[in-house]
Amino acid sequence: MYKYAPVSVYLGLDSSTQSLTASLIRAGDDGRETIGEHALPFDTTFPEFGTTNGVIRGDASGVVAAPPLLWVTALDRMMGDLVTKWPREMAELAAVSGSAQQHGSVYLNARGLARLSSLGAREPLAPQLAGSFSRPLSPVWMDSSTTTECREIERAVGGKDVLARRTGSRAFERFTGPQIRAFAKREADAYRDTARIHLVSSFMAALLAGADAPIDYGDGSGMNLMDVSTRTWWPEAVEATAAALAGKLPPIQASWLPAGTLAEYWQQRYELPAARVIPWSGDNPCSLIGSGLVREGRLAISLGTSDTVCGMMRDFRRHDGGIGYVSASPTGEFMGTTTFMNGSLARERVRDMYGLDWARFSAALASTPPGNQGALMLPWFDPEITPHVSAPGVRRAGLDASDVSANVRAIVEGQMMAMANHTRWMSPGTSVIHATGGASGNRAVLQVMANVFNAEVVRSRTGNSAALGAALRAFHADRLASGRPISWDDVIEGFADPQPDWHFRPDPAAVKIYVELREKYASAETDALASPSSTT
Ligand code: XUL
Repeated sequence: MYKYAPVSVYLGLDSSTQSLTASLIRAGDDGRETIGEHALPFDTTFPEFGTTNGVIRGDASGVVAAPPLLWVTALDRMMGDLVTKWPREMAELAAVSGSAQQHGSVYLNARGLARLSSLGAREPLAPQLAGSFSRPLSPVWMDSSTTTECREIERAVGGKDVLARRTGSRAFERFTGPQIRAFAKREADAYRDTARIHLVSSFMAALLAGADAPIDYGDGSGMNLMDVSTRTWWPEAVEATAAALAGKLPPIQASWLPAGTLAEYWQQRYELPAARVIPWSGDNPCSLIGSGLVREGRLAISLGTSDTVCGMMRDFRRHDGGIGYVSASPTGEFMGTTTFMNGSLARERVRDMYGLDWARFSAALASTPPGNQGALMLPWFDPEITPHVSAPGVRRAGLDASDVSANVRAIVEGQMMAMANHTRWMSPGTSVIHATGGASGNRAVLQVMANVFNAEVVRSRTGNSAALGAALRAFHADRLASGRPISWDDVIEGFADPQPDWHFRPDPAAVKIYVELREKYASAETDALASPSSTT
């Protein structure tokens, strides 16, 4: 029988490209507070996995992967750290959910699938799952090696428009369907040996529940396999992707219905209660909720490993040219997402190229005029998702590579102009943007964002809006499951207010400059896409 508690403790975990982060909150009718955040950066905390920025780049062009055992090890360490840091609060845990880097997939063999429900509390998690993966390295969203498979899938279902209408997007290299197809073709035996294919999100939820967990609507939309309107697997896409795939996919489930309770493993090993496990979702759907964007009309821009622009949509709306994609949102509506590969790693490349630290990077940005006197950089250090660039290389126009400050301004302006130009379809006339992610801590960057988008920019209060969004989803789903449903507006109340002293208004003079420069940037993109030569 459910015991009424006026406030309960909720945990949100964010398994991103480079780290695992926890956000622990207390929420209910009698109050709301953030208890704390805790992060485990992968490269430095778990050097034994040999990752750089959380990934391992393959020998073949465009191949980028990560070991799933790294995520298993991090989850185990995280729960241990959390009960040490907040023992009283963790003992009161009511529900846990999570957010994960999207599109990445985890391949379990029959032993691994069975193992999920027979984890013993005496031994750590990772050794128990060794030998459980038919694919020891999981492809992640940065992989761009599946162009052939994208075209094959599109052709098989009747064209890219048909695929986009049903699944929310044309085929993208990083999406799970094309990745599964490439695996089935390149490693047919290992594919045959695969009993279950999870997303990173559903795999992590399965570890917590000690059972085969479902894929939620939000993250399921990033696969080119789910019908975003009916929120079920779309048989044509499943068949077009790989043989016998239907039997290897977990069920799809509403993001707000529990996937079980914390497995005996967690209860016994860390003395945790039988808290509800709520399906995990993608980091972008979770971040939208953690930023407080539970209604249409505003955009969230996350400046992280990827830069992403997201917005809630009441109705299905997509870009005719195949930019970005439409997902079923964990609030039950739709959301648009446009992803840019060259986010924080590209900013870091420019910082390091000129021997700067972040303070000097910001000073360089602040010392240069809006519009950079017409100088432009197309920041394609890695293959780019938006627009589609498979042969990377930085392009400069009117920009001297030895001019440190101008190059710093050029990358930030280039990133912002690309985001503004390619996301008009998502929310025309947006007047407020919620910025989040690591680089949103840089005031000079946010002022450029305000000027380029001609919109007010506010910054989320939380360090990690995806982890907070996951915690808020746990709160929402727990209340629903307890027979006391709560609206999304009430869920975010008191958590998602922007930071009061981080408010950037567009400067009319700069806005005028960018109206022109954005056109020039768009033409430079078109020209560059037509000619393959580049410099770095
Ligand atoms: C979204 C995408 C990235 C990852 C990063 O489509 O590819 O934002 O989710 O974690």
